Amino acid sequence: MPSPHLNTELLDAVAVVRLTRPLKRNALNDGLITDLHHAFDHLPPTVRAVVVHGEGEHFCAGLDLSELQERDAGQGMMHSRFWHRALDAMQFGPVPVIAALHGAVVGGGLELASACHIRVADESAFYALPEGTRGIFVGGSGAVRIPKLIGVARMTDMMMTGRVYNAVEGERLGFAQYLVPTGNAFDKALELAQRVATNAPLTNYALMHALPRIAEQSADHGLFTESMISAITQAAPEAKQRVRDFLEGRAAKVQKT
Ligand code: 1HE
Repeated sequence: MPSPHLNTELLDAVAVVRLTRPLKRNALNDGLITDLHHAFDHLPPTVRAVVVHGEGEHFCAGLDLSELQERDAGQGMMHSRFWHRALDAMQFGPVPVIAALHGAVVGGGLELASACHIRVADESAFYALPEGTRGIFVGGSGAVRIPKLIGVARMTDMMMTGRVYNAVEGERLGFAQYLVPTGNAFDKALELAQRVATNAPLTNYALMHALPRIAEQSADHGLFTESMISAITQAAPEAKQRVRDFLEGRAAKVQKT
C-alpha cells in the first residue's frame, strides 16, 4: 500500500521501513501510525528482519502535535490504544526489528524506538520525553517500554525536568545497544538485520515473544517456560542441522572481537 508518510523497501530478506516526513521531523500523525501498523501486519513472508529509520536530520519528533485536538477522556483512551496496537505489531510481529537512530529520538519517537528489538544510534542522536513539559503524559507505550530500558527513576527525571540525554549517555543507559559514528546508523542496522535474518526463525521468534514474557514471570514460572521454549527450539530440524554443522566443522566458531 503506497503511503505518503512511509516507504517500505525490500533488500532480500530485510525490509527497510523509512519514515518519510522529514519536513515535519517525521512527527507521527494518525496516518503514519495507521500505515506503520499496516506495514508490519503485511510483511511479505520472505522477510526475516526489519530496519526502521527516518529520512532527514532526525529519527522522529514524536506525536504530531498539530493533531493533538481537544479530545475527551474516552477519545484520548482510544487514541492511545491505537498507538499501542501499531507498536505491538512491531514488537510482537513475526520478525526482529532494528531501529537506526539519529538526531531527535523524542516523545513518541522514543516510544517507537523502544518497540524495536535492537537500537543502533549514531553520535547525533539525542533522547527526550517532552510530554512532561507539554502538560501531557506518554501514551504510546512509553510507560511500559522505557522503564525496561533505563529504569523508572531515570524516566521520571526525564519527564519531570525535561532532561535530554546525548548519544553517548543514551548508549550507556540502555536506550541503544550500539553507538556508531554520525551517518553510520543505517548501515550498521542493516548489517545487523542481515545477520539476524540468518538465524533460525524459531529462535528469533522465541527471543521476541518468549524472553520478554519469561522476564516478567516469577522465577518458578519463568524457569518452567524457559524449559518448554528450549525444548521446542532444539527439537526443530533446523536446530539439529545447525548443531551437526558445528560438530562436523562446517559452522563458524565463536570469535573473540
Ligand atoms: C512538528 C513536530 C511535532 C517538529 N509535531 N510538528 N514532540 C515534541 O514535543 C518535539 C517537538 N519538536 C522539536 O522539539 C523540534 O522540532 C526537533 C528538536 C525535533 C527538531 O528541531 P528542528 O530545529 O530541526 O526543526 P523545527 O524547526 O522545530 O521543526 C521543523 C518543522 O517540523 C516545523 O514545522 P514548520 O511548518 O514550521 O516547518 C515544526 O513545527 C514541525 N515539527 N516536531 C508537529 N512533534 C502517543 S503520545 C506521544 C506524545 C508525544 O510524542 S509528545 C512530544 C512531541
